Amino acid sequence: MERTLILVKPDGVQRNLMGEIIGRFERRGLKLIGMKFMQMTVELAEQHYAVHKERPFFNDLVAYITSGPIVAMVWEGNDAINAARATIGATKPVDASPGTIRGDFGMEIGRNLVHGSDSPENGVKEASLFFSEDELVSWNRDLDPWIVE
Ligand code: D4T
Repeated sequence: MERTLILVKPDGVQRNLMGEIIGRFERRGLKLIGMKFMQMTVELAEQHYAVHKERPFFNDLVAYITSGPIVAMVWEGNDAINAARATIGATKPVDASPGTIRGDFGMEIGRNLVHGSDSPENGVKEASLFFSEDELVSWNRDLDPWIVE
């Protein structure tokens, strides 16, 4: 079972797309185990984007992700990383296929609406950056036999 950290970024919140974006993961069949509406601090943003620290767009990235509230979530499922990334679409929204979140709602890489972890290891690591283990909920979903074989 994999975990992925999903963020509805500040543009998704400001554009009233929170429900739309959350609904896509919910309808896909991923299982929500943690969610909070929060303002990221610069410290948390720098930790979250630490791999991009030397990239020219790092400061803009931190400014963007801290520019307003976000929704942080942990979703669980078999192949949760790939499923979530397919639902999100390519990093550059103009390259993202219609039907994906970025392909349906995005125009620019610096306003790409949503984040999803890129590997199972990063899913676990990023989830623990945003959530303590006791903020994550273990629950039985009655629909599971219709979603998981
Ligand atoms: P995130 O991490 O936000 O889900 O995006 P991706 O996983 O799809 O893409 P990424 O890690 O390669 O990039 C992180 C973040 O940086 C922004 N970015 C990226 C940018 O502003 N300019 C760039 O040239 C690149 C490569 C967009 C997403």
